[in-house]
Amino acid sequence: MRKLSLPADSKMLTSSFTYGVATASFQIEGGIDSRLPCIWDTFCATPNKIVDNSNGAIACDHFNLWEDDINLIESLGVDAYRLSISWPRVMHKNGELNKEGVQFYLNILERLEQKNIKAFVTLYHWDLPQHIEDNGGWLNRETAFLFAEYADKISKAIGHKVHSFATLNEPFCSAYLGYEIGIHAPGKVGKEFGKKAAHHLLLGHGLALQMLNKNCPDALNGIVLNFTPCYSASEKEEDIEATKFADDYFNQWYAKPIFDGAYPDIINQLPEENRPEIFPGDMEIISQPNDFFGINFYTRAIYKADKEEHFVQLDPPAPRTDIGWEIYPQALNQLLTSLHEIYELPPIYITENGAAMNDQLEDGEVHDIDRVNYYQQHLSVVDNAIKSGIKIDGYFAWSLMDNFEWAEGYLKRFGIVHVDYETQKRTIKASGLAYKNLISNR
Ligand code: GCO
Repeated sequence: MRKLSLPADSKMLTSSFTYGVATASFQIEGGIDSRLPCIWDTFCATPNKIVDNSNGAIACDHFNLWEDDINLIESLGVDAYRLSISWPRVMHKNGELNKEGVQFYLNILERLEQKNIKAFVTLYHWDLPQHIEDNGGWLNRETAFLFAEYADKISKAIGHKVHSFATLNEPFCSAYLGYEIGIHAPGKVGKEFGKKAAHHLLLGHGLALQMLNKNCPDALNGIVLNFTPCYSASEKEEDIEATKFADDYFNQWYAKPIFDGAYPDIINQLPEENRPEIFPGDMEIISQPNDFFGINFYTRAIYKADKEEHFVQLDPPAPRTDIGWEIYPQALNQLLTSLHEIYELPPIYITENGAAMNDQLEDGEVHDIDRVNYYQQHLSVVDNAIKSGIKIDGYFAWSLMDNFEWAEGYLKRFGIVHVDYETQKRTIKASGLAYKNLISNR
């Protein structure tokens, strides 16, 4: 069996380091009849948006199988489980809590507590209630305040069982993929939308964080951002500048407001109509201190200059995962080092890292050695970063199990556990066994 290993002196082998697995509500739950519709239900029902024309109606049927799934999580020996709450499951249209929806999560959280597994709860992993989208969604400033109301109510109801709250997961994806290029729900397209949605998401983060800190001062409260580090295609001045622009546009646009209270300077280069509307006091709300900083990392991107668009991204070189993303662990090192240099950061958790691979289930086993190698390379980078003085307190594998991979439907498998979507049978892959082995041998 291919193993995962770390040097004997690694801090990641001490009990103060947290290992976990991660999922998100829409990607695994199903159980859509007992909640309000969300933007992903609508997006999935729109022709040609999801590669395999699938939807989240059943997904991994976690809504019904959650007890088995928690047993599975326990069997992996992890310290923590990162899940997300479905906003449309726990809130009624009138702004009151949906008691049954809340109970679904309370049952999960209580079971995790019994098993001594820490709950890392994300409040928004992209499943905006459709009725809020019908009022403009994240393009409407009001949505930030609705998000804070939801954060207030849900944290009062479940906060006593939660180790850590993240407000948002990857606001870049919600804003850019969802409102600028339209490949994610709600599928809006326009350069004038992306940064406006981003600002309202970030404002929502700040307002929600105030609620979390008021209601759950003992929880680790923060945010999860994704980063795709930007590399220049050449040493040419113009390519280096274009790459810097891309980094500011995609990555620093989300980190800098949170840690420095300002958008990157490129805001002044954007046409007026593409800029967000910033009210006095917004940046102070957005830049309140976080107890932790969640980083999701998968790959890097290479850019060169372009006359019309500032920058253009090149096709990723090999080696690539099954979703076409380059395997380039050095970029995680570069990312952690540079963030540590640029910003004053709270403790970091790697809240997602993993790979889609072309898995084969053979005789009841999945020999995903390519995924084990991916994890080995990235865990080693995290270990070295800690040794260089960067405070990283935890690592979560994305994902606990194969699930609905957004616009890719069920075709791309990110799990360390295989899911047979016909039978809902779960099978721990070689990567899951290796992860378990690493954790249990600490
Ligand atoms: C993400 C996502 C996950 C994806 C994963 C692979 O936060 O990007 O949280 O939902 O499934 O990243 O694309």
